[in-house]
Amino acid sequence: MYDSQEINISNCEREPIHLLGRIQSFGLLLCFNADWTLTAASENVSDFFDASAQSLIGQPIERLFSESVKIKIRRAIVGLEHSDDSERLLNLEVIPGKGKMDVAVHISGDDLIVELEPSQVTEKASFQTLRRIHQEVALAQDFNELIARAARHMSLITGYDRVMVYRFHADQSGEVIAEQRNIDVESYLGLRYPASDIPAQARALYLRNLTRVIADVNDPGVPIRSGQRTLDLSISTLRTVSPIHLEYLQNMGVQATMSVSIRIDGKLWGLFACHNYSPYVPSLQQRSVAEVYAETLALEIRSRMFEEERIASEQARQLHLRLVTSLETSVSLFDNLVVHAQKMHQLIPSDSMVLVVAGEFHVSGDPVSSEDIQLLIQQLNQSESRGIFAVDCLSDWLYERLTLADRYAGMLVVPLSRRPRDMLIYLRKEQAQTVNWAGNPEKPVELGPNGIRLTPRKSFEAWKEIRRGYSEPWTRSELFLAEQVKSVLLEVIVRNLDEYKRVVS
Ligand code: BLA
Repeated sequence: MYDSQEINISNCEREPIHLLGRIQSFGLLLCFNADWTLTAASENVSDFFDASAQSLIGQPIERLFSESVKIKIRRAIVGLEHSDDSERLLNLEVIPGKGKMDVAVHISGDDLIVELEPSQVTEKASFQTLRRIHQEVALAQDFNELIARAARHMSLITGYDRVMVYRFHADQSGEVIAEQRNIDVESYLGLRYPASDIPAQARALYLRNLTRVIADVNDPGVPIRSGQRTLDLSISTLRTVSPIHLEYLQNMGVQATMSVSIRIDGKLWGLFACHNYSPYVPSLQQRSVAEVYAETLALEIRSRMFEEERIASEQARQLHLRLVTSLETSVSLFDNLVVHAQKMHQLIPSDSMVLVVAGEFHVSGDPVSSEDIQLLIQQLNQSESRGIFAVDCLSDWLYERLTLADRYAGMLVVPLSRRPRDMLIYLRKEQAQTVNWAGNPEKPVELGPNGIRLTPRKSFEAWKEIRRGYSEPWTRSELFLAEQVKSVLLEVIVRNLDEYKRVVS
């Protein structure tokens, strides 16, 4: 057993969040073995069965449920193809006289776990809604519109006060890239948070279990009676969450949340983060529809990622056409290329681009001083690497020569010849300088035991601290585009030479 006292904000990636031994009090949990004997139960079963959890443990399932409910549960398990699946049975009369219940069933190791919660009638998450919003997804013109719609759709399905699309970056830090606010609260759009805000074990769990709901951050939860062992609640729908995270939400003034994972190609691409400013839990049906929505959105995002690469190739093709058709043999290669410098710069998001050919250079975008360019050229001429070369922390690469790294943090080099080098140098500023806190100054809040660190503003500052000296990393598709630009320019250089030869001979 781990000691919960040992977990604090410096080591919270070690907290076994699937083994907390409690569920939230809006439902109840029962655990059976292969013989259909009750082996564990949440203490609040006594509210439903007029007997304590302790006295029910060891009893056969028939003591709790009718034969027809047992059959439904048995059929539900047969439908579970993967160990991380959970089957849902909605609106069932499970316990006579206790109203309709929604049931989630899954298998965890040797345990059959049955979770129950009172049914809620919801119109919002009907299949008609789902069909209508799927049509809207397909019509989104571009990626930004797609995710803005996605935030609105998730808000329609679930009814939260605020819904955000939170995207992970390569270093596992995250960014709020879309937001739907239904009440007057400050915006978190565009803000960045360090990887530690959603620690590694939580990210791993969120790949397996797509939704987690926190109905009320002040709910102490209900212990599970399970003898000596602690149940693995990875796939549970009722699991209580880490107290560190609850403190974070309390500091944010949030009372209830849900998050829904967005998985692409087996990786956690991002998640929907939903907030409510009063206790709230959407129905199991809404949560299930939200999962289906997130899975289809993931497919749409994936196909648009391929589309981005296709567009990049198309842009490179157009650059090729422009360059080839405008080649003039009467002027130098530098002069031939300089007219297209702005287009080449626009292809890859960056603050400045320097074209260097035969000792001459030209800057597109934000100005770069000649001393800085000379320093870069000198340094690059000494470097051994021949291909596309990208860094997102210039000071690491330049060692002690920090003057330039004060102004730029990221560099992508497209070499066009060996030494002395002709090349394109794309430069990016430090990321922390380009992202700024958008909202109002933080309102005073009563802080929990771990203090101010667990607030969005401090979290954002922690991220800025970590990213000091780093630029936005160069993405796979930008590096792909850089390769395309390189081959276009190499071809133009060869043609240019051929033309010269033809004119001269
Ligand atoms: C979990 N942290 C989470 C979750 C989110 C965030 C979305 C998933 C649980 C949920 O749905 O509420 C983070 N939520 C955010 C962020 C925003 C947001 C960044 O709305 C931005 C707007 N958290 C910390 C620190 C630690 C920490 C410093 O900030 C520990 C060092 C821990 N966060 C933490 C843990 C979990 C978590 C342990 C897992 C909770 C669980 O599933 O049990």
